[in-house]
Amino acid sequence: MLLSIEKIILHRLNMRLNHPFVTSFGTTQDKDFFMIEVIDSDGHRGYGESVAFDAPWYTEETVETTLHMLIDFLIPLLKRHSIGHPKELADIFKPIRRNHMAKAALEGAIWDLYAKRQGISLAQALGGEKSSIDVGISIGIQPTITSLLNKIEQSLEKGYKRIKLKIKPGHDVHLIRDVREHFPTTPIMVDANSAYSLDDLPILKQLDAFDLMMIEQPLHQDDLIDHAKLQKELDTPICLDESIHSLNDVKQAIELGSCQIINIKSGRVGGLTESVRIHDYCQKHHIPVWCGGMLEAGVGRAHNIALTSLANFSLPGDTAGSSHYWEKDIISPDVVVENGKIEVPAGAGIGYEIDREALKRFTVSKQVIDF
Ligand code: OSB
Ligand code: MG
Repeated sequence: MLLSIEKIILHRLNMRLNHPFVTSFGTTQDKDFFMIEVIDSDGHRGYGESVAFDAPWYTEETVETTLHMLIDFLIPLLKRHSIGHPKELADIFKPIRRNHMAKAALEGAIWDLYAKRQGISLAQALGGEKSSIDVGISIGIQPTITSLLNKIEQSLEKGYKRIKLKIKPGHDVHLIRDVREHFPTTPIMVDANSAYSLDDLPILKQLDAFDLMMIEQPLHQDDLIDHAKLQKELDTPICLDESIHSLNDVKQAIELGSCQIINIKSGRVGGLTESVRIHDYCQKHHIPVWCGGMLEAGVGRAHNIALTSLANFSLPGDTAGSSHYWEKDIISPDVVVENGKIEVPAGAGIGYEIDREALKRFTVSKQVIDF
C-alpha cells in the first residue's frame, strides 16, 4: 500500500537543558532544533526529530542547513515519488550528497508513519526483538572532580548500566584515576570527541590501566587510519562515533582494524534504514554496537529506543530518561528509566503521544508544506 502524504509540518522548537552539557568542543544548554510531523490522508501522523545543533561542531550540519535541505531538496524530491516502504527513501534521496541529519529527520517521520499505518510498533517494523533495553548515561565535563563524583553516584543510584565520561587533553588520566578510586568496578567508558592525535599516544596508553569498556572517538573526526594504528597499541577497545557516516565507513573501519565497537546514531548515518544495515553487518562480523545520543527531545529519544531493540545493540547506549535532560519533555508519557532499563513501547509507531501543550510551549515557529 502506498503512503499518501498530505502535509508536512516543520515545528521549530527551543528547549533548555536542565544542565549545560560540556564536551571537548564546548557547551550546549539551549537546544534549537526541529521536529517533523508527516500527516497522511487517513490522519495518521508520523514524527521525526532533527538532531543537528545550531552550530556545526559535531558534524558539518546545522539547524539551518537541515531546513534548507528539507525545504529546497528533500521534500520536493519526496513529492515527486510515491512510496510504499520507508526503505525506498534511500534511493529517492540518492541524488543529494550527505546531509545525513536532514535525511534522517524526514526518513524517521516516514518510518513512524509507516509503522502506524501497519498498526505495529516502530521497533517491530525495524526488526527489533527486545522488549526492554539497557541504558547508560553520558556525563559531560564537570567543573570539579567532586561534582563529577556526585553525578556518577546519582546516576548509579538511578540504575544506569554504564557511565560515559567526557575527556580531553589535560582532563584525562588524573580524572579517570580519581573516578576509579571511588568506583573500582563500575562499567565506565570515556569519549574524547576527537580531541587527541597520535602524538598523545603516551597519555592514551595510560588509560589502559583503568579497565575501561572502551574509548570513544579519540582521534580526528574523519580519520580511520590513525585509529587503526592506535588500536594496535591499546588494550582498551576503540569505539567510533564521528568517523562513521555510513555502512561503507563501517566496512572500512572493520577491515582496517580502526575500532572494535560502533556507536550508531541514526542522524549521523542518514537514517534508520542505514542504521539497521550497519547493525546487521556488525552482527555478522561480531562487532557489538550501541545507540548514541544527541541530547534528543522525546521524539528522537523514542526513535533511539525502537532502534536499540535490535539484538546486536548489545551494549548500553546513551538513551537516558527524559528527566535527565528536560524539565518537561514533548512526549507523553516521558521516557522513564527504571533499574537502568527502558521498556520498549508496544503501541503503534514510536509508541509515545505528542504532548500538544508542551509542544506549543516550546514552539518558536512552524512551517506547513502541503502535498
Ligand atoms: O559524542 O556522543 C557524543 C551529545 C552531543 C553530541 C555528541 C555526543 C553527545 C553525548 C550525549 O555524548 C549523548 C546524550 O546524552 O544524548
Ligand atoms: Mg561520542
